[in-house]
Amino acid sequence: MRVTQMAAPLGAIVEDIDIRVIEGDGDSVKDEDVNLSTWQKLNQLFCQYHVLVFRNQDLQPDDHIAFARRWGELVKFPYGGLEDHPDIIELKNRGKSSDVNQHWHTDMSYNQAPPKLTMLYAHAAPEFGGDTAFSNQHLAYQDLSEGLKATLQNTTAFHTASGLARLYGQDEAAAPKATHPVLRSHDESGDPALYVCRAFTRNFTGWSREESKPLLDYLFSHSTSMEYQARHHWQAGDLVMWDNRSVLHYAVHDHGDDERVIHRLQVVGESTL
Ligand SMILES: O=C(O)CCC(=O)C(=O)O
Ligand SMILES: [Fe+2]
Repeated sequence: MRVTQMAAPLGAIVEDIDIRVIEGDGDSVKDEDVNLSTWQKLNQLFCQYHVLVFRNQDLQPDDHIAFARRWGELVKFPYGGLEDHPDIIELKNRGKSSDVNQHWHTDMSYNQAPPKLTMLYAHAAPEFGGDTAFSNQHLAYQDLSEGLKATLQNTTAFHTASGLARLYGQDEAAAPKATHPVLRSHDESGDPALYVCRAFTRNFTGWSREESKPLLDYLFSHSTSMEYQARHHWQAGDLVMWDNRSVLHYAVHDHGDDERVIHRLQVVGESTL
């Protein structure tokens, strides 16, 4: 296994590994088998770099699922999954002028226990464009002033999927919602991270929307400073996993109809409160 750092703020490329055959055949990280040490190493890298890229993988949906299951239970999707593998959603760009994920967000922060990681496997990728951008929220936290850190330390914020509901013509009031600490400690590394995003965060708890907006706008802009960002340019056969506790991400839709087909699944995370 060869590990190369991907960019200054985040990411590692892991090579000389076939993720179908990490020795041992336990299907969960709780298994006490020889496999654990390889997984432990990968999880250590994951907590350190927040985004891992495995190139040139040859995966069937069952392989994708087996690898993800080492990190925990899969998030169940009520609809939209592959026929034989409902926990996998296929992302396709053809005929779409934009991408629903074309904004900075952390996945499903409108749930009280958002998925800890998202794992994408590319079947087809454009020659140019269609990158996924990431932004390191541990770095965003570190650069806040001591004064702002102190203000935000015991502050929580309201997150909602009402914007998505509007997009899909559904009842906004019934959209999922959650409250999260604005400064979130990573449940494995313990490292603090900023945990807000323009897509889903509406106001600070106990503050009005009007009062919250200027400071949230500042945090949204700060959280995506160029200094915290890296981009992944996809090739077919790439498996990329990111840590929703540590990074924001953005699907850059600049490739028009150049084919981009990606299988996506997520692993369940813990409640933040
Ligand atoms: O298509 C991408 O690059 C990322 C999409 C996304 O935001 C997601 O899968 O959660
Ligand atoms: Fe996303």
